[in-house]
Amino acid sequence: MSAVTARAHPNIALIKYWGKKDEELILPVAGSLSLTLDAFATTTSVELREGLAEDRLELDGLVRDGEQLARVSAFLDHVRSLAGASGRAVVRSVNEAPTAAGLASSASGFAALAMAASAAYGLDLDARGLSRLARRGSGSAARSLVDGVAVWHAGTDDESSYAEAVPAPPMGMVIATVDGGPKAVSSREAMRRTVQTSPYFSAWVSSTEDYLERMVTACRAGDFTTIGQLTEAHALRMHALIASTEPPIRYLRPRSVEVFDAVAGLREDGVEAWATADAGPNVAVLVQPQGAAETAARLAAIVGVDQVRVVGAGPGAHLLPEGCEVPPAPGTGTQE
Ligand code: 2P0
Repeated sequence: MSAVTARAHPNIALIKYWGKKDEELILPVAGSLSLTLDAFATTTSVELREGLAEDRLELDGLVRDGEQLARVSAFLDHVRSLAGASGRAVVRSVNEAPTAAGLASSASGFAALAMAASAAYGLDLDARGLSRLARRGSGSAARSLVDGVAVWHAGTDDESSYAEAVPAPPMGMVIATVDGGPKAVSSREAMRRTVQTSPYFSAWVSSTEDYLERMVTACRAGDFTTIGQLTEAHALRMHALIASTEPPIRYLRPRSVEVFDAVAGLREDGVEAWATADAGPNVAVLVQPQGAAETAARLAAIVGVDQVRVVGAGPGAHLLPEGCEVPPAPGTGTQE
């Protein structure tokens, strides 16, 4: 059988997902809201192949085993159980994000895999079903099925936890990558530690619910200033929460904090820019299209900021036309 190929982009949360109430089903403790980007895509093909004893994973041009293969194979087992199928697959996946920049994302990875694997195994899923499926691979992947701004409803069970589009004003991001060395603790592990040890956890859940409601209202109203204020405040709340774990975890580096300060300076000069950061040192700055160039120039001037990239709102995960293949992995020349 020929391969089915899909493409997906990462998303950056404006209201963050941090903490699960069900680790098996990946149900979050609260809803979240994100912007799907138009850069750093993942392209993934799934090919069912007769006679394979186990699934095969080629990621960025290299055959993978161990934990990476186990996670993809467990996801395919779920797809096979939904499809009533048993055949194994060859999965090829390439990330366009510069690997050293820490932007390669499980969201784009599992969104593309959900799209390609469900088609390869003949599942006929609607948008909600695809988002629910991607969620089983990685929570944030549920949001990368959606164009532009997505709200992920926390839900109470597998059926009710999915993402859908929210109307929003035009916006983009300026991503500043900061050299932070390797990630100390994976976000999956750090979330678990937060749920188990932070004394502030219940306040985080209620404040996230409150912020999400206000954020959805601001998006629908096209109120960019409120969207920005909520974005930056919620990111800082998440990092404060993470710092309150035992033992503590801190993802932001001194340079990351400098970027937050530079963004505050941009606002004083009349540019509407608001900072956020995920489980790492890089900072994503939310801007209106007219503020992107000045923001990028200001951040590029900070010593220790490695790279600045302007990105826009992007499409949700989608299948590519038959015959489209996974591109060569960046930096590997040709591959096969
Ligand atoms: C988010 N992050 O909302 C938050 C903010 C990182 C910081 O979702 O365990 O890789 O696979 O469900 O989706 C990263 O967590 O975690 C994440 P799993 P995921 O984007």
